[in-house]
Amino acid sequence: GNIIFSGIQPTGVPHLGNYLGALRPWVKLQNEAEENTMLFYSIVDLHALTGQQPPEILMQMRTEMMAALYAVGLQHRRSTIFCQSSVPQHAELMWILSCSASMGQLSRMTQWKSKLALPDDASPFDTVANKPGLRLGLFSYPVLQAADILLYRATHVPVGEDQAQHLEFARGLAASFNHAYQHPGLASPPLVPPQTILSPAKRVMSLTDPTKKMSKSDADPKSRILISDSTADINRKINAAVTDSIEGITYDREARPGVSNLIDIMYYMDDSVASSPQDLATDFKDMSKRALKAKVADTIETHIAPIRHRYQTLIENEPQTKTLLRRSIDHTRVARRRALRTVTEVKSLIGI
Ligand code: AQP
Repeated sequence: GNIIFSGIQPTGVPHLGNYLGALRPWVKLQNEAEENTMLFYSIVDLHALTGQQPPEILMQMRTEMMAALYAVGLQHRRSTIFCQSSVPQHAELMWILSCSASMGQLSRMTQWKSKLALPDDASPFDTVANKPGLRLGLFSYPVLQAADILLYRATHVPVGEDQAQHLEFARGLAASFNHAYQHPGLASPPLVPPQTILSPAKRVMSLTDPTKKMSKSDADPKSRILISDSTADINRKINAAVTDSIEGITYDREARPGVSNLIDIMYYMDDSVASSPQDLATDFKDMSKRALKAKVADTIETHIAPIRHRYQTLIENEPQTKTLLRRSIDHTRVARRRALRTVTEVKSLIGI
């Protein structure tokens, strides 16, 4: 059967980018999965440490993320939902993979550069290496991510476009490990190079700067809509979204990133309204931006309202949150068992 793995950092309540790019596809995969498909969804708190937040904030954000995952529709009967840090094998396999990971390849990854606001072609080997913000953990983030995926022998990994480069890297690490440690006695290669499942809404952009992706760590809260936002918050943020001064509505992500982002959000929230974002823009061609924004805000509200309600209920109700955390202990056992099997095999192959 297929094995699905994906992760999300506990760095804040998920926004529309996380929802459309990852969480909604996770739920869809869960609901459409065949009986023998296994689904692993991880709150990747070891990754979140690269943000160096205060401990009590990290603790709170893990609980919030757990509530958010259930609020969007993941179910404990079907999906294994667990915290990365409670399965020690993630860090263990990461070290093993680090020993063969190429610095050159890591230096081409765009994520650490965008977190440090550096150009995509910046190299860590010249001036960048002296930048105080470039920590080893941020630089080697993709190696930990590869370990996350390879531990569970995932066949498919659903992510947004920003993670596609990291998955390519994970496939490369798996292939070179398999090549280096071939063993005639093994029925299948020790590591499984995973396939990327890219969501249709692959890159939701910031509302305040539509040339950047919507992100939890953007300093401006108006740049994103959270799944916990109230109706008033949604209206306010969409109204303030940066667009342009061109008359009418057209879809062109290069020339009109702000307007196109709003069209994308509306279309991917509810793709029954048109057959493509372009078609939706054609339907709205004579509309004012004010009217477009009202429609977009309405569509978001319709889809977010039940999620917000479930999220608030889980967060405000302590016994319910405790139940979630208890379930996560059972799920941790399931994850650990599988992770331990992979690491034991990998260790014997490499001679330790
Ligand atoms: N703007 C986005 N559009 C589409 N998909 C997105 N994802 C994130 N932003 C967008 C997808 O969400 C999943 C979980 O992401 P993450 O928590 O690992 O962190 P991230 O990718 O770094 O996203 P953020 O929101 O910008 O978090 P911070 O600021 O904490 O780093 C991934 O599948 C990602 O593709």
